[in-house]
Amino acid sequence: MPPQEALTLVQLRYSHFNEKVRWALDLKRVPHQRRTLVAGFHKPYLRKLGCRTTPVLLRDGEVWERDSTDIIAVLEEHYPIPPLYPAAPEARERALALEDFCDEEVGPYVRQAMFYVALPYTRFFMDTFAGHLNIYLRTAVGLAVAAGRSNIRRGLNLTPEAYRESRQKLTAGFARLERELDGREYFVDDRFTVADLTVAALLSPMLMAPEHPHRPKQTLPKPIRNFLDEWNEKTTMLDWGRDIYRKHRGAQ
Ligand SMILES: N[C@@H](CCC(=O)N[C@@H](CS)C(=O)NCC(=O)O)C(=O)O
Repeated sequence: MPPQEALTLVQLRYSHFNEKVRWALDLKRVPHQRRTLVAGFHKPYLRKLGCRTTPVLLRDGEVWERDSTDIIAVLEEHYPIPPLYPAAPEARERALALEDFCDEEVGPYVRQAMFYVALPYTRFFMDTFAGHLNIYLRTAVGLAVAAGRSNIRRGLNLTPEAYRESRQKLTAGFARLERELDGREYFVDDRFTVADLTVAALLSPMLMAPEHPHRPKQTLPKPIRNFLDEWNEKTTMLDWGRDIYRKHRGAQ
């Protein structure tokens, strides 16, 4: 029986770990509200909750669960339909292992590489992270990004060496995913599971899928477009991800 309490997702708009949880909530049609924090100004609010990162799921204003994987586990328990976990233990283990692999070995490097390439483009940041705000607040965020660029660079370790490492991680991550998928439509059990949801959501900043609820609406700056074109050439996983979005990211 689903809980009757009021649920709130504390989120950052464009973040792919948040997209992972939004997708699960939407798919399971879980009634909830969203509290959107602005990246860069999010820390004090999270600190008050005793958390460091988003997503966080609140129940009646208290932290119910944090971390995308744990949030999906609690949703799966309380809102089992449609199931995201395979029923058979072996298949479930494989799906959860893939979720874990993407959380650790793919998601952080997608973020790091994208930030490295996109950081010079203030408007891109305003639209992706502050697109829900009015023009005045959006401009204030834009100015803060422009003024705080070197802090952001330091905070997220956006050095050329870290960028090189993230590209190596992405090459290895995509190779493993391609091997695991082996040309099939889905990773486990021939149906959509938490493995497919996680891979597609964590690749979402590189997909620009029309079904993404917060996809940037502006024309992408050329270096970002070039970066995406390059990876679209290198791996089949981005086409696969867009396909999964088209087939499974309808409800919002
Ligand atoms: N393992 C965590 C990772 C979450 C995470 O990295 N969240 C980022 C956004 S993509 C965040 O909130 N960062 C804020 C910060 O580091 O200050 C999860 O799965 O939820």
